[in-house]
Amino acid sequence: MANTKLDCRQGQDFHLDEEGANRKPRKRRRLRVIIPAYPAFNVYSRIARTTTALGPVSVATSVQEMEGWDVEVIDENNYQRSAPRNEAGLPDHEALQKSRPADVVGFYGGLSSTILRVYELARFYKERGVSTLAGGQHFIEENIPEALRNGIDVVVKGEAEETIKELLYAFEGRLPREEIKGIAYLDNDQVIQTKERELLRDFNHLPLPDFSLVRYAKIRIFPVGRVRGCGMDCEFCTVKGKPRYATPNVYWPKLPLYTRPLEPGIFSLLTIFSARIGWKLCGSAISCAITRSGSRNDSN
Ligand code: B12
Ligand code: SF4
Repeated sequence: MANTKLDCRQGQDFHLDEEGANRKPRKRRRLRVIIPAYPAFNVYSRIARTTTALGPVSVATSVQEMEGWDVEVIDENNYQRSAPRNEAGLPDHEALQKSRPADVVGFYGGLSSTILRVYELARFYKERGVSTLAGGQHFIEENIPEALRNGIDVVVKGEAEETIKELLYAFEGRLPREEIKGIAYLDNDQVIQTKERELLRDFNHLPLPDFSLVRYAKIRIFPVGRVRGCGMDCEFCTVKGKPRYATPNVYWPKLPLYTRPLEPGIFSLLTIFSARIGWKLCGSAISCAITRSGSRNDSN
């Protein structure tokens, strides 16, 4: 079988093989998306045990549609049930790899405080021959080369619902890596940044985030987001651009379906309002959470 590792420095593994772009995947593969543990107990630690992060679940949901790929999310801050742990009480990735080996691992870099944990795990997986990806708001400017020199094979810049699919095609050897927009990788120790990817504008056709992909988690608060981007331009913030909205009359009716793959439960809607409608909160946090009673009947 062709060597299709994403960390290939010369890029030769990303060229089409003799069967060309229409080649079918030869075996089922697995992507594990990891939401890294906070470095220390904090005011969010307790609530984190009842919720998860929307971005990585959205990325995983995109992959779920791909032929030949299985996907799971491990949220280290909501890691419960019969989940294997190491002596430090953290998720035991050795055991996870033994029971369900991942071919590619993707890390959520939404919070800079968790990045050392990302690098620790990236090195762990790379030592075992697993390809590593990362995405999220932390990865801008000098943080990108830093990640690439700390165990991350490919950094995805910005929204990843489309990019992740192309990257996994590259992993299969069906697409040259250099043709994928919105990524960065090392080539002979040089940082290569491909062309910028266009921002997503049509949210109506994105699949609903599938929270049942978050293994070992107990989720009672489901994050939802109708807005991407923010025009407030606060100097310390990495969220830029004009706000882009999903169409309300398409988006809101879908919300009750959020808990669909899980047990039915009673849910209510909580909303964090934005600065634009009067509350002094982050402008892009026009986000909501659906809370539900009961919990997932999870035997895994
Ligand atoms: C909602 C929100 C919250 C909520 C919920 C957080 C949650 N767990 O869901 C609450 C209110 C709890 C919160 C709290 C905090 N937040 Co907050 N929050 C946000 C906000 C507004 C939206 C996040 C979101 O859901 N976005 C929508 C999803 C779809 O986008 P996304 O996460 O970026 O994901 C996309 C890409 O990044 C990429 N991607 C994401 N994951 C992965 C994984 C892989 C493998 C790949 C390839 C790609 C990829 O693809 C995704 C889909 O396109 C962001 C700002 C923003 N607009 O993003 C800040 C933001 C994430 N928060 C921020 C901060 C600082 C905090 C706090 C530390 C604030 C504080 N001082 O208390 C706390 C920390 C909480 C905690 N311990 O988790 C910063 C993080 C900056 C940083 N570099 O660390 C942000 C970026 C805002 C900012 N000012 O810059 N937050
Ligand atoms: S309002 Fe929030 S998301 Fe918007 S620029 Fe300021 S900190 Fe960033």
